Amino acid sequence: MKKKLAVLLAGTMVMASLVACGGNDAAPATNDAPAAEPAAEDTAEPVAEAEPEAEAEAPAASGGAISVGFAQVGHESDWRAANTQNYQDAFSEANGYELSFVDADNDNAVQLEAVRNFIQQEMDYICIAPIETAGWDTVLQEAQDAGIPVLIVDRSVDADPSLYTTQLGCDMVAEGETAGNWLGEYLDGADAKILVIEGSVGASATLGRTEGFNNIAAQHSEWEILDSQSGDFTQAGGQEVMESFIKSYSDFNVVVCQNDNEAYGAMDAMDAAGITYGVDGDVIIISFDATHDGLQYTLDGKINCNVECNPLQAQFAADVIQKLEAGQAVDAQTIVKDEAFVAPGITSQYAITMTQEVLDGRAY
Ligand code: GZL
Ligand code: ZN
Repeated sequence: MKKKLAVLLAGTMVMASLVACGGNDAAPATNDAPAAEPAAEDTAEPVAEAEPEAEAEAPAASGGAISVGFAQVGHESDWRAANTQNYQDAFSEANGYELSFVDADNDNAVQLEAVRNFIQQEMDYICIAPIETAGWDTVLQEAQDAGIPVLIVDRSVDADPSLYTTQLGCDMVAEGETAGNWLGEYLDGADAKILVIEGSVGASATLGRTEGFNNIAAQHSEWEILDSQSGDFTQAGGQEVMESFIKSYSDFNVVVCQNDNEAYGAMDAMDAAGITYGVDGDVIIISFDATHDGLQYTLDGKINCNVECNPLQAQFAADVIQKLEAGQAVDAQTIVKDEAFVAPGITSQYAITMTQEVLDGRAY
C-alpha cells in the first residue's frame, strides 16, 4: 500500500541523533561505561536518553496494515536469531503490520534483490540490516525515487545519508574500544600477544569493532596483534580460524572473538589442542554480543570479558515508522546503548561482574 506524501515530507525533517537505552530493560542498574556518544556530525543538539515507546498501536490513520519489507543479514549467529525474532514479534499483524521477511543468508546479491523486490511490491517501508557497508547507493536511490522510506538497522552503510530515513543500531567502534579498555585495565601493563577472529568481511560490526579495539591497542606498545582473520560470525568459522592460528602461533595469550558464536568455535579448537583459557587458563578470551550462552560462559569464567550488542532493536524501528505515519520528524540516527560483562572475580570500571542474578535478568 503506497504511503501518503505527508509521511515522506515528515521523513525529511530529521533531528539530531539520540542515544537510546538498550531494549533489554531487564538488565540490572549498572555502573556502566559512559553511553556511546553519537558521531559528532550528528549532534546538532544535546543528546537525550530515550526508551522505546509503548508497543506500537495499530495504524489508525491509514486504516490498513503497514507493509514492511525486512532484508535481514541471514541466520549466522544466536544474536541474529534473537534480532530476527524481535522484528517478527514487533512487526506482527496484531500490531498492525504486514511483514515481508527475507533471510539473505549472508549473500549480498540476495539482499540487494530482496530490496528491489520490496520496491516492486510497493512496500510502505523497507528495513535493511546490511551484510556489508558498501554497494548501497544505487538501490537506496531507487527506493527513494519510489517514495519508500528506508530504515538502515543493526549495521550501517557507506552511502549518502540523504538516501535513507534513519540508521539505528549499536556503536561498534565504542564496543571495540570497551574491549580494549577492559583488556588494558585487566593486563595492567603486562605484555599481550593477541589473535583476532574478525566478523564477516566488510560488515560495519567487523569494521567498527576492529577500529575501536585497534584505537586502544595503539596506546599499548607492550601489545602485539599477531594476526586477524574473518570467522564470518559463525561457530564453524571461529573454530576453523582458531585451528589455523594454533598451527601458526604458540605464544598468544589473548583471543578476541568478534561474536559469541566465533568464541564457541575458538574454545572447541583450544580444547582439542589442550590450550586452557578463561580466568583460570593461559589465554584470555574477549567476546562480543553477550547473548545468553555467551554470558553463561562468562559467568562460568570461560570468557573473561563479553561486550554486549543489544539485538532487541525492533521497537526503535517501529517507533520511527509510527512517527512517520503520524507525520512527525524522526532522528537521523539512534544508537542502541550497550553494556559489557566480565567473569566473576573480575571488577572493572568498564564492565559489570557476572552473577547468576545478572544472567537470569537478561531478556535474551
Ligand atoms: C552486531 C551484528 C553482528 C553480531 C553478530 O550488531 O550485526 O552480526 O555481533 C551478527 O553475532 O552475526
Ligand atoms: Zn599498556
